[in-house]
Order: sequence, then structure tokens, then C-alpha cells
Amino acid sequence: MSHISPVLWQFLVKWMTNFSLFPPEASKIAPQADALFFFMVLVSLIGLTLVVLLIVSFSILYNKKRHPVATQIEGSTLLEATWTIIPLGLFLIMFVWGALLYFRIYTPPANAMNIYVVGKQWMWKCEHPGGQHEINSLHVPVNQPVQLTIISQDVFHSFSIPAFRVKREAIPGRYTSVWFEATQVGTYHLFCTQYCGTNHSQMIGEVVVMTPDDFRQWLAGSTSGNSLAQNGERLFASLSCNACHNTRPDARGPNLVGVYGSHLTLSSGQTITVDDEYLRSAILNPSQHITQGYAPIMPTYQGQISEDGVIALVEYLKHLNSDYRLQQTLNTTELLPEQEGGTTPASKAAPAGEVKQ
Ligand code: HEC
Ligand SMILES: [Cu+2]
Repeated sequence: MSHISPVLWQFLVKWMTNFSLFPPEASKIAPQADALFFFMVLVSLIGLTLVVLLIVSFSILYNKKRHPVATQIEGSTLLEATWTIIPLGLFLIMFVWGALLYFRIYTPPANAMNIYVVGKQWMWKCEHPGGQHEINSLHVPVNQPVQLTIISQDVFHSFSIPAFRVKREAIPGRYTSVWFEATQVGTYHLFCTQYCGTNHSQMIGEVVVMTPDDFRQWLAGSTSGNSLAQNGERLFASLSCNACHNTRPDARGPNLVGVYGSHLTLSSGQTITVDDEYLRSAILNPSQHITQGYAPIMPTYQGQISEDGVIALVEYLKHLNSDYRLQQTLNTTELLPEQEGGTTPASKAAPAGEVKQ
């Protein structure tokens, strides 16, 4: 639709945004989602007009004064076929269009940077791979695909950024994900859009879209010294995961190096691909899926690790190198994808040796 009449389109959207009737279109997907939305509004309006016109004209044409005796019509195949096939076609267009859009919204591109979002009564916690934490705010760079891995710590929430036309449930016990690419620098609303208790209406925040340079500065200024993966490395040691998972030949647990993204065969014969969700569940419900060739001796860590802890462990396992050490200090800027050439500024993060214990 945006291709049919760009001028009218721009005018309409600008006008509605101006009068706060409509959130700004600040992501790549936003104009596409709106095109479908307006198509549906248009179809509904045409349908409504048609029905109202028919009601009015029929009640005039066929009122009792003009037609005292009703004519019985037994049915018309042509008429019935017409009013079945045309709406069906329109609905199918909406369905296919919507499905295509859905897949685009929920399939992140491979180069997307990942940020973890934890919902809880009543706040949103966002965790960047560099270890930056924020509450009720989310800083992202412009023109860069960002994937969110979302989970709830208590009840159902729903993470929504209207200006990006993005919304995803935050479910206790399961990761969900969504992605977007912001196209305009600015500050936008962030909502919980699922009633989640007394202070639900205060479960709001802001999304700050920054230029890549500003974003890099923000990351450097907000670092806590340790990346998420480094926190995970510590947890891995303090929870004694390394008692079983290590590089020794007589290790009781499988080698976890390179486990992320690999295909595992379970004792049930089933083959699975290891992703964030699988790692989480392997840590919290190990008995649910035993890897082939191993005894079911791994204890459950349910209730012993917070969601943030699990996220750190997952992030650590993703970055694991051959000797269970992180390849290098994952500093704030290294995690940023390359931007318009040039080297990244020197990092403020801790030197490599500091976190090893
Ligand atoms: C008592 C030994 C033991 C401890 C402690 C242990 N694990 Fe395991 N772990 C195993 C065994 C054995 C398996 C394979 C059988 C299974 O799937 O349960 C396994 C499987 C896994 C898997 C699934 C991947 C694969 O290749 O099978 C992950 C991920 C994992 N462990 C992570 C951890 C983390 C993280 C910790 C610490 C919080 C931990 N483990 C603590 C023994 C252990
Ligand atoms: Cu909520």
C-alpha cells in the first residue's frame, strides 16, 4: 500500500502521528505492519459502507407502501457464490499477508545483536552481552538488527514497543524472542501489555535509539566491568558445574565446548539442536532430556539460580572455548558488530586476567 500512494501515505501517517493518534513508525517493520493494518481498515470501511447503503436503499425501495406483498425469492446461486468468494479472497489475502509479516517479525537475521530482557512484577530488566544492566529502559543502536531474548521471572507479561510494532509475551520458564531494526534516533515508549497485577500500569519504560557512536559511548560508560559471559564463567565455577563438565578424559559430564548450535542425540533417540532454550532447560530440568551415552546424574538447579544467573550461564556456554575459558575479555565494544570500518575505541573493560579465579 505504501507503494501505491507514497504521498498520501506519508501525509496520513504524519498527520496521525502529529495528533498522537498513531505511534511513530520508527522501525523497519513498522511501515509494513501499518500497510496491512490500513488495508484491513480500508476493507472494513468499504464493507461497512456497502452494508449501510444496502440497508438504507432497501428499506426505501421495499417499504410496505411500495411493496405491500412480499415477493419470495427461493435463492440465487450466483448471488451466494459472489458474497462468499469475494470476502473469502479478501480474508485469504489478509491471512497470507499477515503470515508473511509474522515470519519476518519473528525470524531474526543472523547478524542481529542479542539483548536479554527479564520481566518481573513490575519492571523490565535488560541485560546486554557486555554486562550492562538497565531497568525500565533499553538502549539500542540505530539501523542495526537487535534480537531480544525475553523471559519472565514470575507471571506472564508482554513486552511491547508500539513505535517499532513489536510485541512478545514474556513467559515464566521459557525464552521467547523478537527482533527489530530501529530506523530513527529518538526515545520511544516501552510497555507491558498484559495485565500482570496491581502495578501493571507502572511497568513501563523507554527505548532509547542512539547513533552507533553514541551507543558505543553509552556501553562503555555503563559497563559493570564484567561481561555477562564472564559472570557466567564465575557461576560455572562457583556452582561446581566444572566438577563434571571439564576437559579431563574421565569427566562425568559431556564436554560443553561448542555445544551451542550443535546437534545432540538424546537417550530417547531424538535429535535436537542446542539453542538458548535447550541450555536453559538442560540446567534447570536435566532429567527431562538425557544426552545419549551419559548417566542421568546431573542435579537440577531449579530454584538455585536466578533468571539472570541462567542467562549468564547460557551466555557463557555460547562463548566457550576449548579449555573452558572465555576466548578473551569480552569487552563492551567488541560485542558490537563492525560499523563503517574503523577500529573500535580502546575498551574500559577489565583486563583478561582479572576475572580468572
Ligand atoms: C554431577 C555432575 C554434573 C554437574 C555438577 C553438572 N552437570 Fe551438566 N551434565 C552432566 C551429565 C552427566 C550430562 C549429560 C546427561 C544429561 O543430559 O543429563 C549433563 C548435561 C548438561 C548439559 C546438556 C548438554 C549436553 O551436552 O548434554 C548442559 C548444558 C549442562 N549439563 C550444563 C551444566 C551446568 C551449567 C552445570 C552447573 C550449573 C552443570 N551442568 C552441572 C553432569 C553434571
Ligand atoms: Cu507486566
